[in-house]
Amino acid sequence: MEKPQVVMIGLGYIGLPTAALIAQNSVYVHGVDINPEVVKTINAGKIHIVEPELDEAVATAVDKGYLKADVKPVEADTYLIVVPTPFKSKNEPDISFVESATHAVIPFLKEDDLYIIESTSPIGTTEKMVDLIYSQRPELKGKLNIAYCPERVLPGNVMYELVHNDRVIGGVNSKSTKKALAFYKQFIKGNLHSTNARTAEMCKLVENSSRDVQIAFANELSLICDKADINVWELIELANKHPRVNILQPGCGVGGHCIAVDPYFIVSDYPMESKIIGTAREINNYKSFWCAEKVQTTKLEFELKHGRKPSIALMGLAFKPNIDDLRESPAKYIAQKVLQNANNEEYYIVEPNIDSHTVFKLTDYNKAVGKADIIVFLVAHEEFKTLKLTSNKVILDFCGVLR
Ligand code: SAJ
Repeated sequence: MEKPQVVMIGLGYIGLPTAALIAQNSVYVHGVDINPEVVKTINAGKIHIVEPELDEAVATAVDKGYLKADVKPVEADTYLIVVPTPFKSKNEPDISFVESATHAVIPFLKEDDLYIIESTSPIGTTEKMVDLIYSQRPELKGKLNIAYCPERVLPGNVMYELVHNDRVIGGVNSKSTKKALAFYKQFIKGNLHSTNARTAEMCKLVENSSRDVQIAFANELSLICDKADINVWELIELANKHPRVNILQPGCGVGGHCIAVDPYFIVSDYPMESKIIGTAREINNYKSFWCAEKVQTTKLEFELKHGRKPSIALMGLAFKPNIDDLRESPAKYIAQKVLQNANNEEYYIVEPNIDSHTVFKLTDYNKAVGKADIIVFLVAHEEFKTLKLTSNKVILDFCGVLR
């Protein structure tokens, strides 16, 4: 391999597709991951995550010699930090992966290099990394280009959105912003918007918080409508006929690794000010708990009415429709909670997007619907929309799949 131009630290859900995209443009990329298995898989031209079109992109990039994976960085001109930012304790972000990735590249930095953080980060993280870098390499002070540039791709459509979405690019000074912009311009067709690093950091957090708040509004309506005996789906459809109203859909909670997580990055640093953002998180979490309670009361009502235990189908485990991803899934949480309260009822767990699960015994969706007395729709998967349901079934549709 030629001398790499780009070092990509972190070869996960975002880092690997980004590395592959850069390599597709005939730029030599040295990808780094702490997991030797991941490194081995990628160097064999294979991938360790599920994402459409990524397998081919990686296979070609490795085959042509533009992408190579390793457990350690090497010298390059551009360094991208795309590592996870998890929680320390429940609601406090942990930037130690960003810090250790930065420590790993510090020895290789030279004048005029470009260092970019893409990881979702609390406000001020980029400035902290500036201090860290220059404390270790004081001779480079002011001579590096440092920027924050978040991604905003939707899992399942990453390879398309990486190229076509607009990007926000925030440098620590205008020279850094310009240099980062020129870098992304080589691979991205979407518009590139310049700002400073703090605004770019906040922008990422705000995008996902905004969606969380809007979903919380829909979920709150669903709780009110349940008490008021109003069909929430019909209500929202009608309200959305107003030219300036656009209410999102209620569901069984908010899952995934982004929308249910990023708002805490704001709340933990600004607890007094972020009232709506914090409350939205509580509402969306509460909605999952409420769904599990609703199954419990429906089950008891059935038993009182029919004098026997019901059989129950739980439809869907993924964190959103038509994917196989169960990470931070409210449907999975509800299924777990319902099974914890099981009392000799028969359960059918359904997830058409996966073949098997280590904890849940899965049943085919047609069979489950045929057998169950109570059918609980947790995720609005396509398969469920055309099911024939007989009138003797008790239906709990938490995701509006039947509307
Ligand atoms: N959901 C609802 N009601 C709705 C829409 C979604 O309950 O009306 C639920 C879904 O069921 C799911 C959760 O919200 O549990 C999140 O799903 P999503 O499709 O809204 O978003 P993610 O988590 O797959 O991806 C988001 C995207 N952000 C926004 O749309 C603002 C994506 O663009 C980001 O790149 C990604 O987070 C990220 O990595 O931050």
